[in-house]
Amino acid sequence: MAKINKVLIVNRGEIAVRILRALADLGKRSAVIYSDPDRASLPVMLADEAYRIGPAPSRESYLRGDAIIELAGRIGADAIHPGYGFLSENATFARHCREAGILFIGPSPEAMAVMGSKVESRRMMMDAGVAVVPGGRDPLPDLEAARAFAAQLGYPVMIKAASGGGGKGMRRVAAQADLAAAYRAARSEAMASFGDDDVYLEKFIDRPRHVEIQVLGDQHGRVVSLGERECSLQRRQQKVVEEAPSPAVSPELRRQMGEAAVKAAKAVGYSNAGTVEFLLDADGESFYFLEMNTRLQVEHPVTEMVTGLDLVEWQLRISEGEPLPDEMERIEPRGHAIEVRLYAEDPYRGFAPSPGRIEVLRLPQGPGIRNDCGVHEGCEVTIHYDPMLAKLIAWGADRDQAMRRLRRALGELRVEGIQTTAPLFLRLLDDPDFIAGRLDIAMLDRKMASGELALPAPPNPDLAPIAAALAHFQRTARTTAPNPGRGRRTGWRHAARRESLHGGGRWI
Ligand code: MV4
Repeated sequence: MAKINKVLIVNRGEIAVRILRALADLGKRSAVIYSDPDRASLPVMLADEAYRIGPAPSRESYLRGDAIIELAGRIGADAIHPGYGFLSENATFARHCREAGILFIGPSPEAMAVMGSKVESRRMMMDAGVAVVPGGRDPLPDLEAARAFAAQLGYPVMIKAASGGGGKGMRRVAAQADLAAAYRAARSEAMASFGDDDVYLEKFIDRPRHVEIQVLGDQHGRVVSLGERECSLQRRQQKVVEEAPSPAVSPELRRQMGEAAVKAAKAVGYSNAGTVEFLLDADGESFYFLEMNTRLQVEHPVTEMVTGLDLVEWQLRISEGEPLPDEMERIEPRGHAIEVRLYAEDPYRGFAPSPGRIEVLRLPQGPGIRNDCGVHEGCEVTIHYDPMLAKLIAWGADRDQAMRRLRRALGELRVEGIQTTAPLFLRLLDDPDFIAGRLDIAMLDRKMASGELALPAPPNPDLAPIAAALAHFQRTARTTAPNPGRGRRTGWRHAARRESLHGGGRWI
């Protein structure tokens, strides 16, 4: 089938860099688009070609589907890689690519459309024999029907938007007395978010884990599971830490979940890389299909680290029509990988955005450490886009070694000029529940609210001059003290040497 020569990457930040690296490894030509604030970004520096697409707002830049397709045609790109976010799960964009004769690196627009609808994908999964969360098959016709069905399911229940995803238009209902208000609120939120006020009911699953299966499908009907990722550690529905394999998944459960994920993907004729999300209940036995993400995910590196595969390379090979090899059916995770997401947010100020210039950036290195970073020293972090700067990934022969390496890596990391979420991770690595692998989707929010994960005091910038003086005396003491005969001159001479110390976000 069609060999791909040049790929237009329609994304920014670390994922654009990640895709550029895969293209370079494969000897393919790369092009990126950039918005005005991204004109001197790392992807622009690394790409073979870079094209301005518009001003800062995403609507006028990274989301300009038709302008992007026109550009791809003009520069002779055979394919578009959407990365994650932006246009990556937009079935209409994928269809427009196809109509323009440009390969969209991802599944078919039809598979994307089915998985984009909560009720439609649930219906497909029920018919395919994949376990979904107990609940409705169709949207609720009215409040009366909601009352009757909720009573039948048993409280607590969840009301969810039929067109939803990501938790919008979702309401937990503890008892019948709260149903009417929750039903109305969910409907109006669903209308505001998706232009569709259809809602349906599910049984509420208390304190589950979020475990997802990475799949690859080729264009010849083969779909393989590459094992799970544990994604329960999240803050307000934003993932913070991911790992593979999950401490809660045995080889037998992995086989069952993998089989369910493959069934789910096959039911919609899925090709390319995709992720099937499950809730694994608190007893660790039952799992339920939640949704399927039809893109490469942020956390794909932990799967790469334990499988040894390059998922972006496989996305391209699949798009070129290459069949997946037989051996891929039998891949087992090797060792353990943990990823933390470094956000430009201030954990000392309620995770407020922390834009600004990155004055110092020192990324960790050494055995088992990978960092996928989208920024460089001296660059500006703006408030226009997702605040994720980089991902730090540690691999170890077992979970304990991966955690020790991650702790070492976080100790090496220096980011100055802006605040990051790094202090939270160091705290988390000391948490007994995290260490034991006892996780659930509400754990982080619960521990933050109770103060159990209180951060150490932030560095006090007023102490920086004192720290500089102490560091200076420590360095000069040895040369002054053993040789008093030469008087104070030695000490003064050393004192004249310029001392620079960095603390609290500034140089002194
Ligand atoms: C649930 C649930 C508990 N019970 N459904 C949140 C986002 C959306 N994709 C599905 N979500 C949930 N659905 C039932 N019946 C709990 C969540 C949930 C969640 C799921 C996965 C990862 C993080 C989460 C955080 C809060 C709530």
